[in-house]
Amino acid sequence: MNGMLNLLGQMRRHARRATPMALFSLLATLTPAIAFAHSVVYPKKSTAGAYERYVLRVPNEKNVATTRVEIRFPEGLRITDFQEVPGWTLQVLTDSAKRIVGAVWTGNLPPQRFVEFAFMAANPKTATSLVWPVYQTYEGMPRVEWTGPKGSKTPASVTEISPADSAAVAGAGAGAAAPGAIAPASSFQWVQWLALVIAVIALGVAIRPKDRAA
Ligand SMILES: [Cu+2]
Repeated sequence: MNGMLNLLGQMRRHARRATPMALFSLLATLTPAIAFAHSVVYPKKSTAGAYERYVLRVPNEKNVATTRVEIRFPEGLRITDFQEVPGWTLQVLTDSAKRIVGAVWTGNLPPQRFVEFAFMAANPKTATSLVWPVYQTYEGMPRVEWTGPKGSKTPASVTEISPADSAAVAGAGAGAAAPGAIAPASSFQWVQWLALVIAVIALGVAIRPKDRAA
């Protein structure tokens, strides 16, 4: 807290310099919101062993049509069936054991639209992270590969699968569920909020007319 007061004191002393700084903090705060325009599979959290309805949401972020969307399903997930999407043709990809390993939809998604592809799946029986590689093809352009790590330009969507009954697991003393896995996300949000608060205060300091010595 002392550090923050100190920082505010410095901002007050250099009000001019505080403006670009505040804008920078604001931008840094708003950037994660822009990331929501990525291709994402919802829900982002589910439960081990559950029968879940997943939805792949694909936005068109360019000025030409998206014509093809491919997804690869994470291992341990058992896909059962797909929702019919008007205007889109579905090709189901299977391996030699007839397990469904992916899906390809072909159709036409104009700019400024998004399309949603839903499918039903039986979750893995144990806690894990499901990573969803998605390949989005735009007309006459190299495909966009949503396969990168979190925070990258084209990250793969991830769904966290938690143990079927966390309370029971904790009671049984089986500590394998690593509750710490959730911590980085929430502490990141905390940092975002702090950045927003600092940015707003700094803007106020910067905009306030200078006190004239009477
Ligand atoms: Cu995006």
